[in-house]
Amino acid sequence: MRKSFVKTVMVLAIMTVAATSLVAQKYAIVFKNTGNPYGEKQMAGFKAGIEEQKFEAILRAPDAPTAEAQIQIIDQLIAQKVASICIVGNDFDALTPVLKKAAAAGIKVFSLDSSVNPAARLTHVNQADSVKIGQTLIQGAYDMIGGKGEIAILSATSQASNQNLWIDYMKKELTLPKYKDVKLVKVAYGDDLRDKSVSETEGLLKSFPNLKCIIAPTTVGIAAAGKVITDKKLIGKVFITGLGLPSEMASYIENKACPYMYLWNPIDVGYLGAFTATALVSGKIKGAVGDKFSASRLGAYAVTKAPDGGTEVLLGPPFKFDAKNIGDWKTVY
Ligand code: RAM
Repeated sequence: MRKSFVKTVMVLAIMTVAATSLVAQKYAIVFKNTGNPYGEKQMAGFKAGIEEQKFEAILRAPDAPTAEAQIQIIDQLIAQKVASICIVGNDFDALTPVLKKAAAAGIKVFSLDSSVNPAARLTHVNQADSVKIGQTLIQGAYDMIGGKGEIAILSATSQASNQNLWIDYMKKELTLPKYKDVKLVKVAYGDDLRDKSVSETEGLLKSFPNLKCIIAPTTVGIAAAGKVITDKKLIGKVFITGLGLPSEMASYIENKACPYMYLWNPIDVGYLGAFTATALVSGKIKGAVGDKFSASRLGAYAVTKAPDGGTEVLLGPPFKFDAKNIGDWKTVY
């Protein structure tokens, strides 16, 4: 009798500990900054994936897109004892010490969308092949301007590792003989802030009156550029392309300010991040090349080698949006 009572108490205690640790498992994502509809969709996908697995998601983003502001948030998350941190880096290197501190506290750290140094992450969830993004954007601009003329890039912050990587591959593509008549005149930075992106676009138009195309590899930048070109009645004279949200860009694709652009599904990027997070925490994967896991409705994924020497989980190819298909996508994301 006494024995079975002790046994029952022990079983209950074990069950309580197990239940508490399940309930207490918190999975955090830290985006670049607030006020970016792309970031909101990415975080919504992460939350959906975490909640589908019955865990708790913590969604954070600083007001300003700086590494300093993200460091403060990460320190808070370490104190909260989260199980995992998924970081959308505002800087490739500056977050390394705080992320290493998180890892030393037993937190599984990985980056998504905008990578951090491989020394500070277990893996990186990459939305699309970075080399292909760079090549595709230059090829798209080349076709738009008929193979010759001045082009400019309107980026996010000068420290954003995803944009910087894509810009590097754009520059590499431009060295091919095919592009001998295409001149990249400037890389401007709108910091993923709407007003700054508008004024940087205006600055480009003023400084380079012969500009033929602005490539904005940021959803905030491309929407701002689309608005400026439309408001200034420059449609057909200066083209816009880059990476944009169909919901924000539909009117600029329809009015031909932006004949076509590219993106992937930001909800899926976040959702894939959620399953990467739980696979790391459960020990199913370590972030090493060859590790495999399932991302529920997205299917099976494997960890592969990333071009920066670390590893990554690649969502899939980028998608082209133009006048023919934008109507199907503008209400989706
Ligand atoms: C902006 C952000 C984000 C990037 C997209 C394309 O919203 O900079 O990190 O992936 O653009």
